[in-house]
This record gives sequence, structure tokens and C-alpha cells, in this order.
Amino acid sequence: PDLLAAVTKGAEPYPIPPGKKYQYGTAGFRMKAAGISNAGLDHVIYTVGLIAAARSKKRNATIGVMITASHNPADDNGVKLVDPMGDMLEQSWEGLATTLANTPNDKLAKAYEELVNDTLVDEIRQLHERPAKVVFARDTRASGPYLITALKAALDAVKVEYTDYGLLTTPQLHYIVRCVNTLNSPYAFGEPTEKGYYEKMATAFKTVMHGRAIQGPLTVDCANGVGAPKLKELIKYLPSGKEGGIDIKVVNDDVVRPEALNLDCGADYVKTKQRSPPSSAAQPGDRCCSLDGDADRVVYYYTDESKTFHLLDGDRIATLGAVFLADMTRVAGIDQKLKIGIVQTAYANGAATEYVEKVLKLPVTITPTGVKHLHHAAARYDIGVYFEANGHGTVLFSDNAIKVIKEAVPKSPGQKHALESLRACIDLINQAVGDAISDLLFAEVVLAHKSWTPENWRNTYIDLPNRLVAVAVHDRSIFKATDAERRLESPKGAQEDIDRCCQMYVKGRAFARASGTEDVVRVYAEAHSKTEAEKLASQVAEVIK
Ligand code: 16G
Ligand code: ZN
Repeated sequence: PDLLAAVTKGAEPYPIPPGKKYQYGTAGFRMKAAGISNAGLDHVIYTVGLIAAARSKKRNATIGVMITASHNPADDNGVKLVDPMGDMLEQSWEGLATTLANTPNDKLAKAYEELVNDTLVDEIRQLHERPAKVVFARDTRASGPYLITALKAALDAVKVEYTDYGLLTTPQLHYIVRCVNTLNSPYAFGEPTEKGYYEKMATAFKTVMHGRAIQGPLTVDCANGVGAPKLKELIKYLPSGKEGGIDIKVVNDDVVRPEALNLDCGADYVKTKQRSPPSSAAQPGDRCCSLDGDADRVVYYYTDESKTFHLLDGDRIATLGAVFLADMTRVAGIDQKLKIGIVQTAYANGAATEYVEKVLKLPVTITPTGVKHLHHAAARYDIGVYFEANGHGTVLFSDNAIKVIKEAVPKSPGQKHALESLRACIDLINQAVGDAISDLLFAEVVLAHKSWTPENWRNTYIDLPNRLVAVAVHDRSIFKATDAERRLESPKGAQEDIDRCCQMYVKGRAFARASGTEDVVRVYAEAHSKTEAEKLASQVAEVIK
């Protein structure tokens, strides 16, 4: 009863604004957070504190809470929950989080009690008594500190032990959660500190590099977000170009002016506008990449001698990584024991899918959009490489793969080198979640091994021209997709119309899906020429309107 009174009291400063409806979306709750447009995100955060407590009790493990709105404008903010192994909140709990967020303050205590009681019926007593533990962090947004206050109020009300990690990238928090929960186990992931993260990554990087230096600097656009200070910190642990390492130039690192975040820079800008940030001073041929506001997403690009911009997106990072890992397992003589595969979404360029299947001869799985879907599909391979075209992704090694790689006995110096590289990759790649900083180091390592320029990388296959448009519709909920979002099953007849459009073009492929983050239907189209891809996109948009 004391506890429940505390929940009600603690919630007082964070009422739900009248008429608000919240939804735990593809990547948690996200909305406007600043000034007069305050949409009650503080109420949502308070309820997320309660959910984190309940989830921690249920799993008997530490749960993570990350306050960020990723690539959204500076005035937005949001929150995502992190499960014990550093993966995203289990889907069945998204509904519970949505229900609690929509509960007004006077009903919150009762709702929390029921939540804890319902989640594990036969352990009711232990569950309420079971200690819970939560760790949290935030990105650089101005609304972050205030929202942390709301989170702490909830955790204090239900007497949960917590650690505030201050500013971190989203993947760093996922890393910490996994470390905390695997400490002293055979699956220990690392030291649960920021320093532990840098040391793990830097040690692995040095091992895979074998003293080989990376040619030319890499320019990293940090979207004026939390990735900037964190990448600068990591650089202190990495050998420089002269020392057989890497030279990284950090740009768009202004975290002092909050409004600069994601403004005319960052991964989302570069991917959607298909151009370099206007502030870029890169020269033709320079390797560049852009992170998003919380550093869980990365895309590469360069301009050629004629100043033409070339994007090397998530599809490219996936194929680059897969080529390297497949080569290394072959050299190490363990390729017969490991099933390597790539996971993509319908947005993957048709040329990328064809390259993986026909040239690399690796299997491809297509899943619906959203990291959690790709992540789970990748876990079904021994080495599962997953990336969305927009730059979210990582590589997962199964327990079997880790065992095979760790136990293999090399029969030659070549095999020894390959096995050492694979072992280091297991540490270099953040397997808890896609991590822009870890992904870019991995990409750099592969480019160095292959002595590839960005142009060599691009020439592995040529992207089909494509076009992505957002279509405003009256009610997007009527658009129900099937077959990993490649086909519409409703409204009736729409898919037949889309099929007819596609048949009119050489290599024509298109699909329409309701966005999970905005009130629009997205249409993607590709064809063998730019004009045709554009025509196809507008025809399909007409079908949808
Ligand atoms: C979210 C997802 C991202 C996905 C995007 C699609 C995570 C961490 N993020 O940002 O993976 O590509 O939504 O947005 O899962 P859409 O549904 O509006 O197209
Ligand atoms: Zn992000």
C-alpha cells in the first residue's frame, strides 16, 4: 500500500495531457518534447520507469532505458527499453507499455500492481519482493535531463535500484545492459563501463588490423549528436594511422547548440537527400560516413572526380562484411561447419540481393522493417549479417559459431591469422545491437584488408535506380502488408494494380507499406533507369491515394 501511494504521489508532476494517445512504435515512444508543444512525454517516461521495474522483476535481471529520439529533430525526444541481453524489448511487452502510458495518474498505481501480479501468476509474492535493477542513459537533447527526473521519480517510487550512466550512445547502453547481466557467466560480454566498451573495441580493432594501417583518413559526420564526444573518446584508445591504425576526422560535433542536432547533417539527411552534408569539406575520393543522433546507424559515401555523390548504404556494409567473414571462415577451414547468411528488408536494392545470392552464393532472408525483426532472423544463422538500407545493422555470431571459431586449431600461419581475425571480429562487432561506431570500424578493417577504395567497394555491384516517396493518405491503417511487406493484402485489388504497374518496366519492382513512425504510406520503386523508377513510384503512389 505504501508503495502504491508512492506511485500515485510520484506521478503528480507528470499528468497525462487531455486527449493524448500513445503507442510504443517501431523504436519505442517518440514525440515532441520541448516548450509549449509539450505532449506529455514526461508522463510516458514515468510509466516507462514502472514498466522497466516490472520487466526487471519478471526477468530477474537488469533492464535498460534509453532516452533519445534518434534522427528526429532536436525538439523531439523519446524512450526505448532494453532487454537483459542488450536486445530490444520483447514484442509482447510493447502492448503493456502502451497500456500503461495511456493510463491516467489516478489509475497508475493499480495498473502497476496488476502488471506485476499478472506477469507471473504463481510467483506473485516473490515478484513484488524481488529486487529490480534498471540502468539508463540519454543522448544530448536539451529535454533529456528533465525527462530523466521523471524516470527517477518512478524508479524511486517503486524502490528500484538504478545507475544513471549520463550521456551515452544507444548502442553503448545496450552494451552495458548485456555486460551487467552476463557478468561472471560463461557468456561475459565485457566490463559494464564506458571505458570497458572502448577497451574491448580498441583491443579487437588492433588484433584484426595486425599492424596494417588504413590508407587515408575517414571523415565521420556525427550529426552534432552524442556520437561526437563518444567517438572522440574512443579515438584515444585506437592506434593512429602512423601507428598502424586509423585516422578519424570527427565533423559535425557541435553538442553545445542543441538545435544543431540532426540539422542538415547525419545519416538520415545523407540517405534521404542522397547528398553530402552542405558543411562537408571532403575532397573527391575521400571516405566519409554519417551517424545519426544516437549513433546506432551509419552510411558511407564519397564524391568522385566529377563531383558526383555516391552513397554506400546499409546494403553495402552488409555485403562488405559478409564477403570478409565468408573469406575468413574459408581460409580458416571452418566454412563447412558454419551457415552464413544475410538478412535484408524489402528496401534492399534488388542489385544487392542478386549480388549476395548469385555472386557471394549466400542465402538471403527478407523480414519486415524494424531492427528487431532483422535481429531475430539473423540469430537463426551461425553468422547472421543484417542491415537495413538506412544503415541500422550488425552481425550476430551463434554460440555454435563462437565455439567453432574459438576451438579450431590452425594448421598453417594463414589459418592462424584468419582465426585470430575472426575471434577479434566477435569482439569488434557490437552483437547486442547495431552500433554505428562499431560498424564503421568493422567496415574500415575490411576495406584495409582488401585495400579497397570507396570506388572499388561501389564497383562490386551497381545499384538499380530507385525512388522512395511518402504518400499522405486518409487512413494508413487500412494498408495491411504481407510477405515481409513486399505485398499488400488489403485494401482489395491494390496489389494487383501495383503488379500491373511493375510489369510495364524492365526490372520493375515496387511495394507500398504503412510507416511505423509517421502518418504516411511509403512507396518504394526500382527499375533499370532513373526515369522509369520515378514513373513507377508515382504510378504506385496513385494506386495508394
Ligand atoms: C525505426 C526503426 C528502423 C526502421 C524505421 C522505419 C529501430 C531501432 N528503428 O526508426 O529500423 O527502419 O523505423 O520507419 O528499429 P518507417 O516505419 O517510418 O518506415
Ligand atoms: Zn538512431
